Amino acid sequence: MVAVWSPSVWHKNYPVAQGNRQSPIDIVPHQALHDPSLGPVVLNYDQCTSMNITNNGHSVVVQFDDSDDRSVIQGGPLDNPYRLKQFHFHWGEKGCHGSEHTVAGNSYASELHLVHWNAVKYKTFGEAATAPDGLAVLGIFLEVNSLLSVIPFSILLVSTTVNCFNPKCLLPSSLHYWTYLGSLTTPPLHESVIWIVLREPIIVSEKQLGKFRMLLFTGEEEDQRIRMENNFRPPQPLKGRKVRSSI
Ligand code: SG4
Ligand code: ZN
Repeated sequence: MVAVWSPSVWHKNYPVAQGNRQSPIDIVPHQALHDPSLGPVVLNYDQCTSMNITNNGHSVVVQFDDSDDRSVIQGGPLDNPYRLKQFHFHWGEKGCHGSEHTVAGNSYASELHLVHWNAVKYKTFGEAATAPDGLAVLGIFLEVNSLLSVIPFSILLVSTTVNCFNPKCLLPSSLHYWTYLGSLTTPPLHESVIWIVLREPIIVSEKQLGKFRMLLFTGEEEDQRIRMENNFRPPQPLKGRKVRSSI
């Protein structure tokens, strides 16, 4: 069994792939609606709630203990706090492609997704993942700069337990954002995500991105190996949706 990443055929098994609020999208800054009623997003990632890091075959995922409200996102377009469940990355084989969202048609090298769920309205992550206001995903672009870096990426190479990884170290200095209603970007593509995409990217080195490209889609023991790269879905039609901007 070889893992194949083919977003163009997802609609055969998941008709919602052609639905009305699919993600990602191309964000056109001058078409975004400046909404003064949108407050700042507030991230409370103060406690050590990280659990483990795994290569799930499609991405590198860092999971968190989401049994209480120790790590939450609130404010912005959200009516109540959403609990941090996990974060993962999307990236490409070349420096300039890899993000899922694009800005005025331009891609970044990679995109980080911090996935949160509405534990006020829903009992489990699974229940929230199928509800229209169930999930809030914070998207952060990664831009490559061969001289600079801000992320301790070496920890992402192995499946392991981490005692204390505070995702706050992954945030840019400004939390200005775009927001719109969308979906998961991988099957089952549920239309359950309030997207919050930060405008300012974080900076990584080419070497750090190279470590992602070394990860494999398939297990070590399998004969045929496919490199885990290009694990991003291209932008989907807006279908009349409005992107709102926090400033
Ligand atoms: C990636 O495949 C992650 O590895 C998945 O995480 C994630 O699924 C999926 O992307 C979709 O999330 O923010 N890109 S996205 O819309 O978060 C979920 C796991 O499978 C449900 C743990
Ligand atoms: Zn994602």
